[in-house]
Amino acid sequence: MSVIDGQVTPGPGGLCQKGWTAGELLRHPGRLTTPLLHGRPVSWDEALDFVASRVAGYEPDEVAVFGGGGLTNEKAYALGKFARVALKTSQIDYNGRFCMSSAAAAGNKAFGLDRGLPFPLTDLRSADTVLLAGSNPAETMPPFLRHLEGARLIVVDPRRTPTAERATLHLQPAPGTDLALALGLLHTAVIEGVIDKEYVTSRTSGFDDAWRIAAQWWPEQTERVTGVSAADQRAAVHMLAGRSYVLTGRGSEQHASGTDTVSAWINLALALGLPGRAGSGYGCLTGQGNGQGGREHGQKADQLPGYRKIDDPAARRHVMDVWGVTSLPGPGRSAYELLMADDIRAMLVFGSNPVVSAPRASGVVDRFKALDLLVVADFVMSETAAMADVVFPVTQWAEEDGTMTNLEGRIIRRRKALDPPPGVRSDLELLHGLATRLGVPNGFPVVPQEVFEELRRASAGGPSDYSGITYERLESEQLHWPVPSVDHPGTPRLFLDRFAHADGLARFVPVDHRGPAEPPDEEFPLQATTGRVLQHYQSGAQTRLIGELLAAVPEMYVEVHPDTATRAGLVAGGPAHVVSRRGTVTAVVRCVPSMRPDAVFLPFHFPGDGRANLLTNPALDPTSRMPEFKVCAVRLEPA
Ligand SMILES: Nc1nc2c(c(=O)[nH]1)N[C@H]1C(S)=C(S)[C@@H](COP(=O)(O)OP(=O)(O)OC[C@H]3O[C@@H](n4cnc5c(=O)[nH]c(N)nc54)[C@H](O)[C@@H]3O)O[C@H]1N2
Ligand SMILES: Nc1nc2c(c(=O)[nH]1)N[C@H]1C(S)=C(S)[C@@H](COP(=O)(O)OP(=O)(O)OC[C@H]3O[C@@H](n4cnc5c(=O)[nH]c(N)nc54)[C@H](O)[C@@H]3O)O[C@H]1N2
Ligand SMILES: [Mo]
Repeated sequence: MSVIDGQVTPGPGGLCQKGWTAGELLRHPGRLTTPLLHGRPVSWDEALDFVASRVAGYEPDEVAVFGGGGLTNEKAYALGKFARVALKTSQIDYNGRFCMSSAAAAGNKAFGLDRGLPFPLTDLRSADTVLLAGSNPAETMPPFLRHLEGARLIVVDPRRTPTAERATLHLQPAPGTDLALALGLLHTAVIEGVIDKEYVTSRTSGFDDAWRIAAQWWPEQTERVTGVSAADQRAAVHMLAGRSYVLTGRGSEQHASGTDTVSAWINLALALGLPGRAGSGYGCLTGQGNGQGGREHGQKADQLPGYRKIDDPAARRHVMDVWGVTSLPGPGRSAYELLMADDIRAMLVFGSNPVVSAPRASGVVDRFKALDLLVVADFVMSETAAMADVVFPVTQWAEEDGTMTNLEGRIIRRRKALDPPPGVRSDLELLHGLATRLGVPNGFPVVPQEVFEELRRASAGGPSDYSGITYERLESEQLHWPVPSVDHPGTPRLFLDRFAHADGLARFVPVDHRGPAEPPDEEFPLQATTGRVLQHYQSGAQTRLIGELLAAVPEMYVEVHPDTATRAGLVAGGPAHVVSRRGTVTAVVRCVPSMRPDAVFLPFHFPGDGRANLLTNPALDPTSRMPEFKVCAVRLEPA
């Protein structure tokens, strides 16, 4: 399920389509309804006792927690608190690290605050031009498209996606070269005289340092590196001068230089005078159902609730007071580093399927095999749950109350509509059961509203301040954080007067292009990029169970330019091996004439030897620690 535009749409990525009936999963035969201990059905008490007694035998930092951006705010908050208070471990992170962390890091650097869209979605309707960098909402957020109907679209994507088909201008850079393209566009904007000098002077700092680098990216140099013509670069900057928005998605972010890439897009937006003004702006498009809220309340290794920093002494004091504890662990490791850490002996996974979705997945599988204890809470038997020592069957969206925060920072109520099947309990009940057995009987309520009341206090005074939000207010009001008091109307538009840095200015961040961590060479001459298709959601754990969706896209495929296929001895519809330094994927060949001949595309929704992540390069961004899902070097072979 997903929350887009205030409508809670059952279905993957907000896709509320024939073929996906969320109800089908609620009562699907694949639904888990009993705890499993080494594959054997057991009672909740037996499973809880087993996990608690095992976990208690380790040093706190030998036990890790891995969360998910699909969890409600209440569950994400409870999970962060559970790790730090009941397990006393610093070792918690979540799949959002794979998702929007580069945009979050770049947003914090530029604006001093990270909220996906610092303006309401509906503002996009008045735009003249919207640039979408590395985002394919026609497949990943169909309901969002209606906000773009009035605007000219510039789509930056190495593939000619259904979104690119709708664009006035499609820029088709080589994967991993957005940073160069954004630098080139800044250069061209300056040369063409379309930058907003008054805004740059009055509302920003650091332009000169950013320009010193962009000055090197004249149009021909940019064309040579990206493949985007100088004429298209000029056309793009002229289209953007005006009431425009620059929006980034995973295509720009999931790189070892993802933070710098987003910074380069933000620099362009700042030079054009877009952010913090009515009718224009910069934003990052969110991913999972609670992608925004999931990154605010403490399941991230470096965070405490309210988007506070875990290494900030004042933030720690505030949260310790709310939690009634006198010590707190410090920051832990990022998602991939945590999954791969050989000093971790037990791991608890809530809301993620890393066997399919983590980079260099074979390494993650090896690590999971080496753990003493793998515990998974899920409602279906995901590939990760199938490896677990203990599996807890938990409730789904329609069976629980809670809140989610959408991409525009608006808090939305999720209402329980159904009782869960017998044997199923909520994640909150699971955390309560474990905490109690670990000697912390208080502080882990099972009623979502009680958790939310505590979250309000824990977030009070933080960047994402929910203290003025109540379940009652959410019945009738549209509340965008921060909402610092119960009589505060919320903050739909941020930055109109000032940015969140102490001096009120937005910052240009000087960044330069460095290219993919693994450039193509003779042995691996092609660049593979990965992403999503309309019919499947994420690791596919849920959508592969739905007959109609599986029938529409039943098996792993690779999109290849016909000439590239021919050169590799492949035929359309036939099997291929896609080989990287880390592994081999078996996939059906789809010949796509609009593909760049130097690139191939693989969806990441399939298991087994169809896992795109057998190929991917786990090179991490130095700031966000996000892996380079979007480009690695491969070759094609007949299978
Ligand atoms: N149907 C469906 N919808 C979903 C999801 C799903 O799994 N299925 N997942 C949800 C989640 S969690 C997320 S995060 C969002 C993601 O939503 P998107 O960001 O729209 O999804 P992706 O397909 O990962 O990537 C977008 C595009 O980036 C392009 N790309 C690849 N490499 C590059 C590059 O180097 N530069 C640029 N500019 N583009 C590049 C790809 O070709 C792809 O078309 O979707 C959400 N919605
Ligand atoms: N190659 C490649 N890899 C990628 C990406 C890419 O573009 N390319 N994208 C990355 C991105 S953006 C993301 S977000 C990740 C997503 O990948 P994953 O983190 O694996 O996400 P899901 O497949 O949604 O897995 C969520 C699991 O949790 C379960 N679940 C759902 N809701 C709940 C809940 O409330 N409680 C509990 N306990 N379980 C729940 C679901 O049934 C499912 O099994 O993949 C990343 N991996
Ligand atoms: Mo995501």
